[in-house]
Amino acid sequence: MIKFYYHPSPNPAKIALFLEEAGLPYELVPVDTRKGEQFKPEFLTINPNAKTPALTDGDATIFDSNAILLYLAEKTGQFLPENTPKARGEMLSWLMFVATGIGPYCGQAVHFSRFAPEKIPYAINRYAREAERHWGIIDAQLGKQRYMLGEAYTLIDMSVWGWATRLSFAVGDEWATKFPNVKRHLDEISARPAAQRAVALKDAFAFKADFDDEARKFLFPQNAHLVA
Ligand SMILES: N[C@@H](CCC(=O)N[C@@H](CS)C(=O)NCC(=O)O)C(=O)O
Repeated sequence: MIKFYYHPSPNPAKIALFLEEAGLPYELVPVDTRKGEQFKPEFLTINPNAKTPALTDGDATIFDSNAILLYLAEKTGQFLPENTPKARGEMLSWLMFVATGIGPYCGQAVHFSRFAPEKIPYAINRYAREAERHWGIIDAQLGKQRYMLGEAYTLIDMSVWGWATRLSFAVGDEWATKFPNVKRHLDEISARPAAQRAVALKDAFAFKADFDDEARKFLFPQNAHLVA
């Protein structure tokens, strides 16, 4: 049985969507990152990077959301493009683009605009503009075709969906006007029954909601090194 290590946040959301779309049986294992559960020794043997999502499947252990999506797609043979070097190369390009562009820039945009102890205009501007630039590229792709790789729904659409659900948080309330094709894609995927089941997982456990000093300590441990 697959064990899916989960917190209700954008990267685990991609995996929840895939598992629900594929109808794979899985056990949901909560990792309450605001309580520091990502640093428990037993979790670090599964994800040494101390983040969610992670997954075990028999003797296989996989971490990092985009790697997990590829693992599940290859395991099931579902939500993949055609098996040609060209189609696979294009799929990997977009998967890496989401992994190295969308995720990190959205994450840092949220961090510097909302959570950093100082408001640093240079950092706020840099990450907000870079997050927007990356979403502009996704929007242009979705302006040409229904889904990220063409007319078929694939793992790349699931990968994009994870952070698209938090776009107002990452790039502000006007995101839907700036990125109408992303909005159309988000709305279509969010209406799928599998997406609704994936979103409902957040209610399966009472995750800590307070963003208090304890949560900040666990989510931003590097701040302990800041000189006052
Ligand atoms: N590159 C990783 C990033 C994972 C990540 O940042 N996960 C967040 C939730 S979206 C997390 O676990 N944060 C808790 C922490 O940073 O301690 C992936 O795509 O899975």
